[in-house]
Amino acid sequence: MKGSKKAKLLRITLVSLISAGLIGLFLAQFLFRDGGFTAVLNSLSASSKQTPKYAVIPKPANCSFTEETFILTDTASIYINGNNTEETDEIYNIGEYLSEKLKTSTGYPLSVIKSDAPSKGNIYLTTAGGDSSLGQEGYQLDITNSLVTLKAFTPEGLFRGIQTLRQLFPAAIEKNSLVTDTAWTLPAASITDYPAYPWRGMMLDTARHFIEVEDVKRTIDLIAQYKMNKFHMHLSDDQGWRIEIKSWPELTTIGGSSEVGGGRGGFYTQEEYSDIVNYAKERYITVIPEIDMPGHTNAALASYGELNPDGKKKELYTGIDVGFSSLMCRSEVTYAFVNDVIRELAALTPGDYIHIGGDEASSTSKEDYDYFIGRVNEIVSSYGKKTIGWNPFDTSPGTTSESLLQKWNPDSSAAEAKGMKMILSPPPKAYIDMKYDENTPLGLQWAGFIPTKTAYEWDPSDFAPSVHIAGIECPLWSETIKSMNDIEFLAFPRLPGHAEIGWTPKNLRNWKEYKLRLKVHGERMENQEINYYKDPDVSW
Ligand code: TNX
Repeated sequence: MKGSKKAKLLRITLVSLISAGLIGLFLAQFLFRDGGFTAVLNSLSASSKQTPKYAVIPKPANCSFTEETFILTDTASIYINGNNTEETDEIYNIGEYLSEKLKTSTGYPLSVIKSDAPSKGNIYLTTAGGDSSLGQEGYQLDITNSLVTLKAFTPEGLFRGIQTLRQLFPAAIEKNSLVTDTAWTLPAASITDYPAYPWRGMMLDTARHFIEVEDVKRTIDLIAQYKMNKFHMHLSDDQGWRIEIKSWPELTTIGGSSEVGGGRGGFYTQEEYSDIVNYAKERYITVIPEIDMPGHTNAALASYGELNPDGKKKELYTGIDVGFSSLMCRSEVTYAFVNDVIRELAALTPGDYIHIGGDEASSTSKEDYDYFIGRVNEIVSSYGKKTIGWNPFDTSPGTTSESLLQKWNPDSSAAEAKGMKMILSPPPKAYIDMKYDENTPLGLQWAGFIPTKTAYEWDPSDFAPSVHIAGIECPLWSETIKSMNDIEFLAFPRLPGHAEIGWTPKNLRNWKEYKLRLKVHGERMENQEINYYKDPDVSW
């Protein structure tokens, strides 16, 4: 080959190499721009079927990764700092929470240090300089090879951000025992994140079957990691009364002694309830207590004769029918009773809301129902709280834009006319007590089968005009649930999907991509010993 030809070939090769590099850089910029998930997916393989390396649920609003890594070692500490002493003390507790979460599996001491000067190799949690535009729950997480910086406008934002941080560590971080064969690495990342909706909750029915305090606390922990912020406790129904009311003690001694199927039931003492409320509060979760009225009240009617028209106590009920019981809506005894219950419950509940049920009152006339809801609304406001109710609660003249409708029926025209906000719980999507398919051993099926995909593929705006939406809640009714194992089986893996619907904007959600992240969470759920349903649509 002649010299000039050689030079030409060399030139062509060089030019091709340079252009390929430039095209690569050009493409990479787009890949990384949408939030690094697609980038990480695509960098691993051209196929979108690949398992992502990092899988955060709910998916952050903005997120990018680089190739560097941070390595957590046994000399690391958690530095914390707030804008004032009170805030610093609060963040100290969040630091302790993080330390506890990481300690078991890493075996590292991870002490919490009050200081605004974190040195290399540490984790830093701070509200100093936190961006107010990220809101109450937003956070900014920056991971470099030398430091993890989590910044937020409020301590609550730091708590939410910690859930992201946990999910970026290897799955073994979630083990309940010491792990020695894993390097505790985090990908270098820059994440700016905040929720789409302020209300993201789960409801647990503790009335149809009593749920022990331990199990309630575990449930709270399980929802906290997916950034849910409301825990709604259904505390009374036909089959059981679960909260101690000191001025009406037989509500629990009699009304608490039954459950579906005839088991021994149970109830929370006021101390236990407060303990649950505090446990949730430490996880920045508000407890919403529900006393279901005027229907769903057989347990109360069985406890006190005077609440019945004939003065006689009803029989305890252990079946699963609905719509047969009602408080007497035109009797002052009823309002004396409701007043005592609400007074005691409001005093134990720091949140703004008391849920008064209002569903399926088929044994109450519409006039009586409306009158009742109006009276109870006044009682609740007299204790400084606001009401929430299931449809048709919104149709009662006593409810105003102050109240929240928990929408489970299609018609919310009354709520819309009144300018009420709504918590959306559409049964065919959000009822996690429904069976996954015809073979699911637990659950009901009146709203249809709800596989994980169906539970994930919906948007709040499909169910109410956007201006009325406070957020979403997935209810777990407990007619068929007897244990923690049962709770986990019906809640997982559908609940993380509901958490994502509440947190992540619609345009970032897509089932095909989500199910790859969910698959990654399989190992995390296993390490947490969650008895989840291995939905065949996900390649676990
Ligand atoms: C309807 S949803 C109910 C509950 C049942 C549930 C079972 C609603 C407000 N009421 O009483 O437990 O269906 O799925």
